[in-house]
Amino acid sequence: MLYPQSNPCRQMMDLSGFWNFRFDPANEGDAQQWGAGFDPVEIIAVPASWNDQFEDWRDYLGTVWYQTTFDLSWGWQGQRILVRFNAVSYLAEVWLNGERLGQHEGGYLPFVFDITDQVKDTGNVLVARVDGQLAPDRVPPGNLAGLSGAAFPTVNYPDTSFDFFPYCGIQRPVLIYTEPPDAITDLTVSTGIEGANGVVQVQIERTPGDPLVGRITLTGHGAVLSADLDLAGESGEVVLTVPDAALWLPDAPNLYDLRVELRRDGAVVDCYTLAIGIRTIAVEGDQLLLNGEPVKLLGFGRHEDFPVVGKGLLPALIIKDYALMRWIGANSFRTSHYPYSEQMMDMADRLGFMVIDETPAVGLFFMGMGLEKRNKLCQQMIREMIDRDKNHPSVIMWSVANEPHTARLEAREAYYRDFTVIKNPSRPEAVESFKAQVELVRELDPTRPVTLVSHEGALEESFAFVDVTCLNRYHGWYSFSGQIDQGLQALDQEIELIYKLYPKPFLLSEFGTDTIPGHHAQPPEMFSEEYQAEFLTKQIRLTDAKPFVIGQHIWNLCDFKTGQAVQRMAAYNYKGVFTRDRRPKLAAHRVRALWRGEDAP
Ligand code: BDP
Repeated sequence: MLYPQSNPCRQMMDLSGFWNFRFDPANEGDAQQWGAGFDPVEIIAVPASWNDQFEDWRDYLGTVWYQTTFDLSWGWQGQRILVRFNAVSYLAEVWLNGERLGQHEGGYLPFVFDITDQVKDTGNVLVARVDGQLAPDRVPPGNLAGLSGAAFPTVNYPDTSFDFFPYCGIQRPVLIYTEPPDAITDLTVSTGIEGANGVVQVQIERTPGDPLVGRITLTGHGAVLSADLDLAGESGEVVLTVPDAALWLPDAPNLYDLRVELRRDGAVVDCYTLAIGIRTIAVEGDQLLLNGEPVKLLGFGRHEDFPVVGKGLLPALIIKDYALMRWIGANSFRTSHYPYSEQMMDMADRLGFMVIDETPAVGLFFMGMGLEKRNKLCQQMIREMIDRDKNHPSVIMWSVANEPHTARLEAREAYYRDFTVIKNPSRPEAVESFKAQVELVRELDPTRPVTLVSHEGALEESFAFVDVTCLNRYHGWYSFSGQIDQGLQALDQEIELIYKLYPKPFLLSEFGTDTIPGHHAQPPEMFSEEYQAEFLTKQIRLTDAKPFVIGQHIWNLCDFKTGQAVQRMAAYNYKGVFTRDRRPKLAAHRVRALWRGEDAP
């Protein structure tokens, strides 16, 4: 999938701004045909979650209606015209000028409708009905009350199976854009290294039609390379060799411009420019290799989360979070627990951050109640995520899920007594589901490693399918509460056990403690800044010493909003090393010293 762009062959208009809006708690809109246009009650900012924009609708997760109008710019006639929603949580149904265009399920990935036949030059009315409800058969799931062993193990409101506020609405931009009649419809770039040379392989898809010719040009770092294209069918492939290639890596995120041009009768009919990075990523033995060299992932799980905008795209926050990550010495992060905005991904390419790109499959359970539908949705989301993000050099790994509830209850009991792993500890439905999902990822993208982020530890049988094992673990917090050293011992034991059963590179993908900024204690105790600093320091040192551990991702970069629960003081998760408004806690300074090799006191 190509991000819309404005260039001599293509046009794009961003519909961000103030839209008409209406809450529809009684579900009247369908019967009253609001799809054809409705009388607005409120005005809302797009993009942004709706929850924190008004005075009293924070916890409303039902149906709402969005409406805006637009005119086409001069010169758009004769083109194919499309509308793209970059992300709408959770279920969207869309109409243009009273005609239903279709619907899309899933909150964090883009969807497109061709509106060529419905669009007019002026006075277009675009309406979206958005449903933010939580349900067991959605991904991520919610409203599981009473389903033991499946839900997020707290009583929380709203009832999510995950630990972040279920913000909803049109959370990323909506774009109207053109594609010429003879269009480049997709590009897939994969890169290799041969000696000092880079190898860039480009797969080009085009709209079906008569044979076309074209040209592909790669520029940057002193290179200007081109090759002719002969697109008789719907796709073609070109391989370019870049002498003395400037490789993409965190310390030098070198990018090249890849420009593809299609011609008919000598005239350029379409063009598209994509920023690409030349790099390889692979797992070999216990190591993760970037450009053939072992790399260590230092970084965070984070969230798209900020006051007022909720999960809405906020460009300044993207810049700020990268600045904080740089300051602290991080080189990577995981898109916990859903694919992040395309702007965040572009910036990872430009700033040199390695990204574990995760699907929205957080808190999955495998006890029926819509299992078949969830499985289908997971596969759809894998397809959409890879289609969207496959060309980012920053994406070094795909994650198919975060903390799925895969273990059988009997297995958990034995495991949490003394780390005994009984035979077949996982639910067969879970193993089957992840086997299929990992196979799908490999089929769609054979070039990147795959992982699954687990809280089941050595009980996670699906670790057999992946390249890297990822563990979220809070010994010293939820278990061994108040006892950092005992927690450390348990962590040590568990990591070794996982490695014995699954001898692969291991990432400690979450570890941390809730920390109230300004709360101090000596000796350290839970919720104090000292406790977080000591906990993180010791767990970083422990994992640093293990040769098969490829890194540490602290939970979390910043404090973030959650639902209400007794474990979530003031409805926040306070595990950030920065506050929600991005100020450092004591641990931030400690981690910075550790990650920058200036050992902490
Ligand atoms: C893990 C989850 C994460 C939570 C975190 C926590 O992956 O989403 O926020 O623990 O409890 O279970 O803070």
